[in-house]
Amino acid sequence: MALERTFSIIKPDATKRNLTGAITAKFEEAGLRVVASKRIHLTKAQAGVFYAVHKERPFYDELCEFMSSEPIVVQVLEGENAIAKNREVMGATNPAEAADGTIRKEFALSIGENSVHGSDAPETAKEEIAYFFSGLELVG
Ligand code: RTP
Ligand code: MG
Repeated sequence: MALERTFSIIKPDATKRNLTGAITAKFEEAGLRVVASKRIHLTKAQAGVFYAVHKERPFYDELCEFMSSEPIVVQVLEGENAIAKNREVMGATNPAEAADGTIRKEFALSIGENSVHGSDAPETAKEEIAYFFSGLELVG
């Protein structure tokens, strides 16, 4: 299979606890290469645009508040089957249900403060990468 790219966020609960390196190591150990990375601090409005798909859900306001509470690290990960591989390494959304060895099992605090985001499909990966990175920032 050809190389695929996916979009990842190391969320505020993780950057705050200095877990950026430990989480990035998990990606690299799984064969995912970091081809772009930056630390940013979203406004609540910017988080709201990113999570617009969830705007009718009861946790939307809390999620946008959380995602703008501290800096995050946004990354583009590349590898074979990168979207599925990244979601496998992240583990289930709820850390109580995440498999051993996954990022969320090891690091997440709760279903909301769950340390990482990863794109769920090729179309969303493309949109999410374009929302955060310009072509000049993407080095193959
Ligand atoms: P993500 O989008 O962050 O990679 O996570 P996901 O696909 O596993 O989860 P999704 O259903 O897309 O939800 C997005 C994020 O919203 C927060 N959430 N809170 N309080 C709750 O019940 C609840 N449910 C979801 C989580 O931060 C989740 O990652
Ligand atoms: Mg999702």
